[in-house]
Amino acid sequence: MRFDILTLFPSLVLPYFEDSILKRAVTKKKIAVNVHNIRDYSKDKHKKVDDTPYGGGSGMVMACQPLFDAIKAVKRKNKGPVIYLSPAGKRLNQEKVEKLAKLKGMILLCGRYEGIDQRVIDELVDEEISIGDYVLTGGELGALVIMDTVSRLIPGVLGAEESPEEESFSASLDRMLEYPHYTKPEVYKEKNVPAVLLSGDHAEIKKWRLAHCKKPSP
Ligand code: 4GS
Repeated sequence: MRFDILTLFPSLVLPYFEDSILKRAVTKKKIAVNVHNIRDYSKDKHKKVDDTPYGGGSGMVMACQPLFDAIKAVKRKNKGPVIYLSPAGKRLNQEKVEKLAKLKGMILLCGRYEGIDQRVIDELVDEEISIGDYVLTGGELGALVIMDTVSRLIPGVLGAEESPEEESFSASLDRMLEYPHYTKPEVYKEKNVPAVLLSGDHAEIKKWRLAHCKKPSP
C-alpha cells in the first residue's frame, strides 16, 4: 500500500511511522509512506498557501494553486483515490477501513485553518472522509487514523500473535465489540478470572465469549 500525504505539517505525520508496528510495516515494504509539504508547491514569493475567505468571515482558507499543483504532482505517482479528511465526509468505520485496505494506494489530503477552497474538492478530491463528529485543528490526525487502521489489515503487517481475525467490529464477531480478556495471574486482589476460561473446554469458551460481546455505541 502506497500512502501519499499532503500536509502543511509533515513533522506531525512522520514520527508515527518511526516506531512499533507501522515502522516494521515500512521496513517489510508492506506500506510506503510519502509525506509532501503543500507549501513546497506554492508559487507565491513568500510561499503563502492561504488567503481570506470570499464573502467575509473569520479565519483563512487554503488556496487553489498550491493544492492543485501538489495533488497533480502526487497523482502521477499514486493512482489511488484522493481522500480529503473533513467533518463533512462520510464517517469512517471498520467496514470502510476493510474496503480501503484492498487498494494499492491512496492520497490523503490534510486541511488546516477553515478548510480548503471548494474548487479543489470539486475538481480533484474523489472522496471526503470524517473520523468523527468533532473539529480537529487539521486533518493530520484523520490521515494517521486511516493509515493506522488500514495498515494493520494488510497481510503480513501484524504478526500471527496480533492477528486481526476475531476482534472488535470484525465480521467474525458480527461487527460487535470484542469479549473481555484476562491473563495471568488467576487471582488478583481477590478478583478471579471466569472459571470457564480456565476449563479448557473450547466449545464452552466460544459460547462464553460470544455471549460477552457488546454492541458498539451507535
Ligand atoms: C476532521 C474530522 C476535521 C476541520 C481540519 C476544520 C481543520 C478539521 N477531519 N475528520 N479545519 N472530524 N478537520 O475536524 O477528518
